[in-house]
Amino acid sequence: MAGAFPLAFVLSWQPSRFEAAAAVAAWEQTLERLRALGYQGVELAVRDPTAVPARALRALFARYGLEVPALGTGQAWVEEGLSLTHPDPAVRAAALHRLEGHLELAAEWGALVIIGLIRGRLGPGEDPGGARARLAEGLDRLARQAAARGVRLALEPLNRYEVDLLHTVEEALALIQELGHEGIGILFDTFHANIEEASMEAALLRAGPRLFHVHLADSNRRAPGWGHLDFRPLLAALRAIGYRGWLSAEVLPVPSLEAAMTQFARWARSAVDPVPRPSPAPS
Ligand code: LER
Ligand code: MN
Repeated sequence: MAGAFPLAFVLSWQPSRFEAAAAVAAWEQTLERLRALGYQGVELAVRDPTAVPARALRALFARYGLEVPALGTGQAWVEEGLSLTHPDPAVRAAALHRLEGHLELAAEWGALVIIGLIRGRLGPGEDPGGARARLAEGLDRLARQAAARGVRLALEPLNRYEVDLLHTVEEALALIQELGHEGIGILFDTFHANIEEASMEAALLRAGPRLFHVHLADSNRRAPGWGHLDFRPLLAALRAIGYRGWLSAEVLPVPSLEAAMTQFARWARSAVDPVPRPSPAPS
């Protein structure tokens, strides 16, 4: 653990073009490695929850003492174009229907549901205000369904090269406040925040108790310690706001998944030292 924070690693149930969630071929071996490395959880990226053998998979995770703190949903956009902001109401309805499936799975597993890439992109010449209004409408509906199931939603600010709306914590918080649902909070991803936030620490302090989840990756989206981010002030900010949630590694599986899993666990152990020891990045 880095301080008091439980550690998770983001993995994908199915292969996807989204590269920072590795698709696993040998689940038992991978879970055994995570357990041995000291992880407490697996964050699962799920394109279609109806294709997941929910009970069997949860039992498998439990066998290795691993929880599922969060479900990723972005593959439904990346692979199928489902989007909460799409001008076509049929596409938005399909996105909401898909996310209802994620809510069901999350309720069973005690996970929160991530709203990241599933907000989609603007088409050429499309009005951002209209897209934001459609996003707000979808989120409002989803938040009611989530509350009925006791599930929380984590709205993730993402960088400008991946989405057109909500790049910063401030922008995401403004929408959350407008919606007025207790069950929607912020997912802070250091990879995106490094691109978009003027100060990552200030953004975390601003999120405060609304911070529900954290994705950790270094500046180059490799495991922490293999880029040039200084995580010490970020961990200090997390402690300052009393964050009690997970640190989830959403990193590129390079030079291999095994190496990335090992590096994150090693980094997390050293991050509690006053002077973290740098570990050389393999090429
Ligand atoms: C996308 O870059 C990302 O960070 C994911 O967590 C979004 O669903
Ligand atoms: Mn992320």
